[in-house]
Amino acid sequence: MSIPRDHPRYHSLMQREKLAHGYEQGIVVLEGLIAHGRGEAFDYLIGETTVEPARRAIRAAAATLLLASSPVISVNGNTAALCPEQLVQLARVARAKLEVNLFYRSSERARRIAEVLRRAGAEEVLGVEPEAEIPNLSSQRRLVSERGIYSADTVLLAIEDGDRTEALVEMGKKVIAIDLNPLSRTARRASITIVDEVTRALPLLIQELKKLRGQSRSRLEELASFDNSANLKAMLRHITRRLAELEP
Ligand code: PTJ
Repeated sequence: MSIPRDHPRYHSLMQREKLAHGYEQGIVVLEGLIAHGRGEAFDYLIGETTVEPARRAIRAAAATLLLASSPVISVNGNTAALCPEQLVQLARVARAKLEVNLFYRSSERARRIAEVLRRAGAEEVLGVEPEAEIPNLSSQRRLVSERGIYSADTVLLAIEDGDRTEALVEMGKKVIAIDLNPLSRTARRASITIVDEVTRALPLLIQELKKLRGQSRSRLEELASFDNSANLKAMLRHITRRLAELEP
């Protein structure tokens, strides 16, 4: 079905189309469509815009990525379907590796997602034949690349369940999460949580990385220092205020 451009919810409907198409192509799982619906509900409450606490998190995330010695961007079915070009551009600007990491893993799906990223311009995509395992994690997400997530000091992930975030933090890594739900385990356990829609957040993160490149290490350290729970509280206050304003 084609979505008329002048539809008031054109952008949102196009996102759904991309995910439905991704499902037909064997990139997105059915559960990914449900996860997107949950995200949409939170985005509705947030106001479908990038709010100030998210901007602060984006700044801290950009500084953290610039300070990292081995950053990795973790890609799942949803993000590959929604924004492959943005992920590839982010990897380039942040000098980060791209790695496919799936909750509902199959070799075939991992291969297809890597292909989507290569078509979007990626030179190397890790995680198709993972050789290492994240300790204390039983889900398929434990399967990682030795040169990628396993040895990374900073991992950026989006639209993800909480278990791996916890396990990565326990391994001593910095985790940057993009998640519309400020109450999720991922949001609470990550080092920096950007509570924003992934396709809105990535261009802003890319822009911020370009802006901050060239800053001194001490300035970047200053910007990277971040109180995640205070920021999540600010997000929840924003949602509470909005709900009060929307009250009929
Ligand atoms: O591709 P796979 O096999 O790795 O599976 C991916 C899914 C998404 C199925 C898996 O990671 C999953 O089940 O995730 P959860 O536990 O449902 O968590 C997804 C989180 O992402 C929820 O907190 C949603 O609110 C949030 N979310 C959904 N869509 C977006 C989002 N956050 C930012 N941008 C979105 N577009």
